Amino acid sequence: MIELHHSTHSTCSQKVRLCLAEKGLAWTGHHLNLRRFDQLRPEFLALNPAGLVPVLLDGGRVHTESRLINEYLEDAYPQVRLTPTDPYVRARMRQWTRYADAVATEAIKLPSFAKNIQPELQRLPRDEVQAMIARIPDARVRARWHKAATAGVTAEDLRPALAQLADMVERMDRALAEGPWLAGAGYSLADIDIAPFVQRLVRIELFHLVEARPRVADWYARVSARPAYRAAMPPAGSEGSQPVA
Ligand SMILES: N[C@@H](CCC(=O)N[C@@H](CS)C(=O)NCC(=O)O)C(=O)O
Repeated sequence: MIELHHSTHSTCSQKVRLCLAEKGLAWTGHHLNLRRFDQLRPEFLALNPAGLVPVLLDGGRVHTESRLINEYLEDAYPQVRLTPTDPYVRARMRQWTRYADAVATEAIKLPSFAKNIQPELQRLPRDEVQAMIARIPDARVRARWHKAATAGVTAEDLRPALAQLADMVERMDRALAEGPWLAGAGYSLADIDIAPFVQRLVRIELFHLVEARPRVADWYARVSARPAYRAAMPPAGSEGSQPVA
């Protein structure tokens, strides 16, 4: 049995849900409300001491890190292939999955916090919030929550992240000049691991970055028309209408 500990609006969880949906795998979900700090509950920390979603269990065995989870699913459930067979194209795919993991995941966080989390966080009782934030295991994650809960994310704070996200879209544009999908001819884990970040750009009103690159806008239209995307990704507007999800 596959179980996924995840959060609806977490881009890392979305990567894994997309992969599961493309492969047509059945899974049982355990939803965490990150804005209420479910990720700090002892039972979740026992699965991932970093206090981060997603966590996938398969036959009771624990997997963390969304990129590695998708690679595991690809190895364990090869019936639907999401990895190119050609070694060069496969290496290109891995450039993208690594980029999503190392760059896009961090870059999207501050703009997402500013738009989706900060307004609600600042309305919660300050002492309670600070006590929860003090328990966050990772210093960088802790600092981000602290900033959002206190002074708030400023335009100056956002500048480096926005530059990285604009660069991501430019990289995508260059890759898509060579083929319909990020790694070339076939839809792959490259597209899956990047799609949540592009959706987030759209949802936090940074769509102009995508609109300015017709090849990327066309890629996003094709990705978001896939049945798996509709099954795995939250509907438009749900970030605001679901303030504690
Ligand atoms: N490299 C990790 C990053 C996981 C991560 O940052 N997860 C976020 C959601 S996208 C999280 O759990 N945040 C909890 C928090 O900020 O306290 C992965 O790809 O799985």
